[in-house]
Amino acid sequence: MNRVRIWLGALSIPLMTVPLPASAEDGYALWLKPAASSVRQMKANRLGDSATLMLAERELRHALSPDAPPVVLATASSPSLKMLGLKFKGLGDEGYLIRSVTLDGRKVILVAGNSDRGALYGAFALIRHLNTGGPAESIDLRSSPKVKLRVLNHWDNLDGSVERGYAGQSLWDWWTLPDFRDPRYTDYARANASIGINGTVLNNVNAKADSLTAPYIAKAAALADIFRPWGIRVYLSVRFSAPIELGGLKTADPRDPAVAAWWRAKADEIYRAIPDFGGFLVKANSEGQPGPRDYGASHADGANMLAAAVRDHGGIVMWRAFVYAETDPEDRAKQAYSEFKPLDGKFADNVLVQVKNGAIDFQPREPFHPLFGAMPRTPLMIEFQITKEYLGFATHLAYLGPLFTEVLDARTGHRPGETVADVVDGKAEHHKLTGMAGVANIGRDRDWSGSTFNQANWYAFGRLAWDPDLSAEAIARAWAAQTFGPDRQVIDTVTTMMMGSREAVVDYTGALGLAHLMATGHHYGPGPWVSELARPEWNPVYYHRADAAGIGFDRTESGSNAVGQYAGPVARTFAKPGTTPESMLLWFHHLPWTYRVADGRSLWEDLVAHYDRGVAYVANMQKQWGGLRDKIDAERWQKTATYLAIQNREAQWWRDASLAYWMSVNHLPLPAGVRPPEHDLAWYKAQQYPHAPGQAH
Ligand code: BDP
Repeated sequence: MNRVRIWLGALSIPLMTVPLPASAEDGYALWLKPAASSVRQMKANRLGDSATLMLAERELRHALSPDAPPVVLATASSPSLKMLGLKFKGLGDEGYLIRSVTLDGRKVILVAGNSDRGALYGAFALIRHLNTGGPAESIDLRSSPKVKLRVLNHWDNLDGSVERGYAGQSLWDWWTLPDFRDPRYTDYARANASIGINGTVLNNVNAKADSLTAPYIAKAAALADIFRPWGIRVYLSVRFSAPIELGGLKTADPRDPAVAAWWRAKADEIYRAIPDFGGFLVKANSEGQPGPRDYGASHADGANMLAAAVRDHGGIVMWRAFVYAETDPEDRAKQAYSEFKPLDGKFADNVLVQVKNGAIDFQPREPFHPLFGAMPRTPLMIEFQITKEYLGFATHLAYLGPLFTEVLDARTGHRPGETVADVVDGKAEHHKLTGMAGVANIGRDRDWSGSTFNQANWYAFGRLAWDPDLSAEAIARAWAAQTFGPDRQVIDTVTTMMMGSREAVVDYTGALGLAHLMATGHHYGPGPWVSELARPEWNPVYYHRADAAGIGFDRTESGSNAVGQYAGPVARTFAKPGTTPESMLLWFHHLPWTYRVADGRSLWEDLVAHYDRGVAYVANMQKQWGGLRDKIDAERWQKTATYLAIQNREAQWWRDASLAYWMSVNHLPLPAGVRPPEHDLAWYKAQQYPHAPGQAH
């Protein structure tokens, strides 16, 4: 066994404190559970003196076993590295290399980057490498992020609530900021840095103008100060009409010079408080939010006006493409493409258009958004939802790695072999400005994300934002090892449970490409019968179109022709039921209940089988988890076991309520041997959950 020694020298900046969790078993430590918590006396040998490098050093002290080889942290400019002839070219300003080298006659592990941030990422990568069973000898790793902006989107409101948050109140205590700097803010930054996240949008996309007032800028600045040494920049969601609400202007028309001047002055004010402020995120003309369309101006006009305000400061604008209008009778799945595709090439060079992974809205499964690949002259930032608004809130175990990679790996059809990941990481069009956003699942709950397994989704998002080509399974294994320790049986079982868990949610909530079947408002539980809401596209019946004869949304030429928004080979695949992957069948096609799926079963029989498969998967996860009882600490084991029991009950509820409804529409019997729903349809319709968490207000 080897021993950790980290050499540091006369440090010009005092060591910052990284508070250790009060208990290692309540989930607070996330995947960073230190293998050894005591800080040992170490020999000092300075190869850098920045606050960030010192944080990296502390991480290594906390995490590595006393028997690991000595580690040296450095930046490329360090003269001692000259003679090693290492290749720092190509690492960029955030990449790292980790090498077993001989330095001043000693065998050490060198962790280095072009910048101290690179070294910090390297330190976390070394910890991951060793804690996931990587050898301590002959290490030779190098990596740099493929995506430039790796950003969490907090849908946190100024009153402390979190829209679609299921992990308690907002982490940001706006009321006591900027005075009280909760140590948890540091722990948050540390966790993000450990997986490569380098930006955070602090407030809800349904933004209040107040977040741009001087007191709130000061609060955001306090957070930015805490996050900075961890390589994390702060961004704000802005309300497009703020010049009216805060500035007293009569208009927010982006073409009005007074409006542009107001935003410029506002940006200058922000940058005085936060010199490295990242920029703005904007939800405009979407679900009631104000925007440039209110004045007959385009989304590009709006984005470019804001982009001009932050440009000289090095800021960017993330402009969301999540738009649909009740006044537009067009298939909702088509509206964003129709609005944004013609704007390709019209955006300023510091604008990214932020596109949700699918064309509708974070459903358990959607085909990739047709904008990917269709706007070659515009950097497209992909937006995933880490919080599980549509996948069982905090209680259901649903590992989203496979959802993320399914989209990233999808072929766009625009060029041979081109994937969504190629578009997102800039490979396709050589964009330098690239980004991935994840709607955070973080709150004040002690375990941050509402459950231990939800932490895996935060982790997976970060790892994939760094490298969209990683496999969901490799990430799950690494997370399991870092979270629960090295026991092989635990890692194997947990990984197996995780890998099929999202598909199980698809199965018990509505497989075969069905979507948007949930109850209204809070989106908790089934509501496929809902048909009376004012906007057509808010009703589940709009999406599934089930009647006595068949089910599904015809998006082919004979229907809305959303298929036509996809490129060549992909469009051709989706155009016919026979070539459409079964998992997307009813997204693109309206088919008779008697339609024969690949294995010869009728569509109805197949759908029923999916519901049962989903429920059975959850029961099996309970069994698998039960087998780990002696291997996992009691607190995390028990909470997970209880949540799995909730998931089992709710999976059956989804199944039963859905089957009761489909049978009321198609009047078909259940296939032989299939258990009938526990209650009649009226019972399911009568279930009300007015106080379900996370609701928009
Ligand atoms: C929907 C959520 C809503 C968000 C919206 C968005 O239900 O709360 O405001 O997405 O992304 O899925 O803007």
